[in-house]
Amino acid sequence: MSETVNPHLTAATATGDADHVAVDWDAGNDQWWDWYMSLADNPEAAGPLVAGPRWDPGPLPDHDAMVAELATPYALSAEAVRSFATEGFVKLPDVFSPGVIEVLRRRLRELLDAAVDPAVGFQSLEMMWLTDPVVRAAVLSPRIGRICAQLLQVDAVRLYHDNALSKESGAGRTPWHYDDHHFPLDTSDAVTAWAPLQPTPREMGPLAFARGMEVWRAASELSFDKHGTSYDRTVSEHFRDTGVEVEDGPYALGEVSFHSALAFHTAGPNRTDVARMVLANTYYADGARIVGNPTMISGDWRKFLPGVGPGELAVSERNPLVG
Ligand SMILES: O=C(O)CCC(=O)C(=O)O
Repeated sequence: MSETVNPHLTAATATGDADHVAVDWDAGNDQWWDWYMSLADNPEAAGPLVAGPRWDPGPLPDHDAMVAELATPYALSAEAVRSFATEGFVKLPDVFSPGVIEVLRRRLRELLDAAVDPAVGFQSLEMMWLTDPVVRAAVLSPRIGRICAQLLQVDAVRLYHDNALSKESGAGRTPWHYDDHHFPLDTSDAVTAWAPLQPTPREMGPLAFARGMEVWRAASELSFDKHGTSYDRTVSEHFRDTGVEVEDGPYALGEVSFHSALAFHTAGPNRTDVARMVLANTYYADGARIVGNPTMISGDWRKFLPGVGPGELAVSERNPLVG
């Protein structure tokens, strides 16, 4: 465990032992990400950046064509559903066309540039769908919502929140974690659709997963460290020592991964000269409630569920049914 207090924490969130998280997050979600990314172990000596991908997006769709594409059902195979249930994640090809990806990439870049300090290495922005029609088309996409419901094997899913994530050139690792530890929901029937907005080679830090829906059981026994990098390091060592396989391959253009709230995941540094941009949206099974005692690891969750208190049904005007 770390001996020093994490500089991103306030007096209230820094209090107690390093694994004490049973306190409300008392800042914004930007500050949450700054804190969270500071918990990543970055042991490798950083060499020079390499050339990132260059790609041809082809013709760009107009808004109606984009909405129509995002409403078209995806032919999800029984094998994909089975693989999600056993592995905890699945990577699906051709979920978005190159044109839709390019439209989203350009819009997310504009939104991030308007909202986030360019010096921040891991840039994030949520709730864009409330005001931006392009983002709304992707976040409320029936295609995505149906894939999520089919993977979770539930009747319907609700939106938790959208997330633009840009890991800028040179930014470091994302620490190992599983989202059930984060979401203030009383269900683990939650899934994140992580959609990269460029082809994403290994050197760019694609999302990587520990294989196995049950891996979280042993790993969740490891002591969290809210001040330093020891938790991330211990999880890596635990996976190595227990032979847990990690899928850390590249993503082709249009490929989207779907990971369960129980799937342990991480991401490498972005060692390319191109920003690793992603639209990551989370959905949960209709009928879920807020847990009794959300923790600081849930960040400013009230922004995503306004007016909903602990123990209540997770439904507000910001959590529409999708798909
Ligand atoms: O994009 C990343 O590096 C992390 C994203 C993540 O952990 C998630 O979307 O669940």
